[in-house]
Amino acid sequence: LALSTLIGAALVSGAQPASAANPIIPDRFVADPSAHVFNGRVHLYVTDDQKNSGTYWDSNSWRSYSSSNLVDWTDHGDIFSVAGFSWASQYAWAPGATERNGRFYLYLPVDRTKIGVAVSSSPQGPFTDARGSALIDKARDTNVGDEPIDPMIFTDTDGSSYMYFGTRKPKVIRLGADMVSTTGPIIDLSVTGSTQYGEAPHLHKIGSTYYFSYSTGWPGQIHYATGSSPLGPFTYRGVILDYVNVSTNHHSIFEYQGQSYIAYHKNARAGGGGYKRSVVMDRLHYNADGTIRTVTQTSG
Ligand code: FUB
Repeated sequence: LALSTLIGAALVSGAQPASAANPIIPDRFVADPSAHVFNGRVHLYVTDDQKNSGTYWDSNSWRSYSSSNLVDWTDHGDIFSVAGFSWASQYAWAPGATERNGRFYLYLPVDRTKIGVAVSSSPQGPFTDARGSALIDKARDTNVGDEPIDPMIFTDTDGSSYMYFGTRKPKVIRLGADMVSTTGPIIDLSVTGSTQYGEAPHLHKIGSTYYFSYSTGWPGQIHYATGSSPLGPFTYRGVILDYVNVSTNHHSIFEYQGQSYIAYHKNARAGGGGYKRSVVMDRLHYNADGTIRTVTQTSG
């Protein structure tokens, strides 16, 4: 048995959650996990790599999974596809998810040029296009950057929501209270002490500290920086996750039952590769001073 499987078994037997068995979805290639605790369960929203050609990230739908113990995952199947946006045509890339007032929102990059929003009254759908048009559109909006991809939603303790996104330059925009509109301009984020930003932005908050983390490129490490505002500026702090065995690195950080976890993807199954990725999960540890230790990767 792999060590990770044994750790997973310990979790099932009632020990404190330690780590999931990796890869956590053993029967399908999925990637770009966006992990959230909704209604007491961990929900994962992912890109469906199983459906891509194997020569590009050309899948056209997203899936979701949920679990109450990080070992047994319920497959909720296809939850939305590019065809659900009448104004989009291809490339279902990394999703972002959030909940507000009992409604669940998916922020979905398509065509490498647009981000749409889908909404549902349940975390596992069915989701429908919430606007009938793109929330962000490179052909319409200014300061979108190279590619408006990899949306991630952070809602602060004052109720304000922000959408982080972007390739090569990190961007953020405020969301309206309806979660399907934007307020104000697209803002450039700055990280003092590092210029290495590639993609996959993520924001979380511990106490009054905002942790901004992101992939540095292709291949990428996940670096993090801290600040005192969700809009930055941030100061570079270190490496959360080293290179994985595929060119893209994409993570999500969450807390569940008093423990911190990081979900990410790598090549972790037979037949896998850079376009056929698998989702894995490991523990995330903070030092007493609030800095984050580099993750010990328990697979691959
Ligand atoms: O899955 C397609 C793209 O690969 C994502 O949008 C990026 O973050 C990278 O993981």
